[in-house]
Amino acid sequence: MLRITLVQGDITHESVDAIVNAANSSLLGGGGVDGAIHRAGGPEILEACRALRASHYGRGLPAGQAVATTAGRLDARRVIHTVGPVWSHSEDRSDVLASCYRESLRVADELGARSVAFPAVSTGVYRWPMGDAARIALTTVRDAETSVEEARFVLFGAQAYEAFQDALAALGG
Ligand code: AR6
Repeated sequence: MLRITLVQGDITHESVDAIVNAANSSLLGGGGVDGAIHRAGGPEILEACRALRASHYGRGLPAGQAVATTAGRLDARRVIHTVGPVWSHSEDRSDVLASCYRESLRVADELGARSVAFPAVSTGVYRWPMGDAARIALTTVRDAETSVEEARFVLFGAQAYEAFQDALAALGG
């Protein structure tokens, strides 16, 4: 049975089997949580990402998909990189955002991970409104078929944490 937990903090400080990264299609790093994960995890993660670009992901990782690398110096076995959609007023990309969570859990299952830490994918540089992102994240993870036992959402700041608390309460959790 999957347990959803919420914590406020920096995801790079978590001890879990896998940490999910809100990456971009290049897989070669960026700002936000991506920058923090590469800084804290060290150069091994970027090396592994470059190897992915040189092999299976020559054109990069499409939005909504997920792929694992080493976690370098982080207190986790693996980092699962996923690429969220950029928020759009004119197009509903909710399915792509939901897919990030589903695919990350699928990869986690392949790795045998039991605990997974997620950031609020797409809610920073990609501008997805926090409340809506929280609803999509939580419903998708709650409804996923997975052997993962704990999905830990690690929210950066009080506003994000409260938005996830409200969304979880609205789901009856
Ligand atoms: N721990 C947990 N959450 C964090 C941390 C952290 N250390 N740092 C930021 N957040 P973002 P996106 C929150 O911008 O919107 C990158 O440049 C942040 O407050 O990291 O999916 C990539 O390379 C926000 O709520 O990811 C891509 O180019 C959430 O993490 C692009 O940004 C996601 O914000 C991806 O944009």
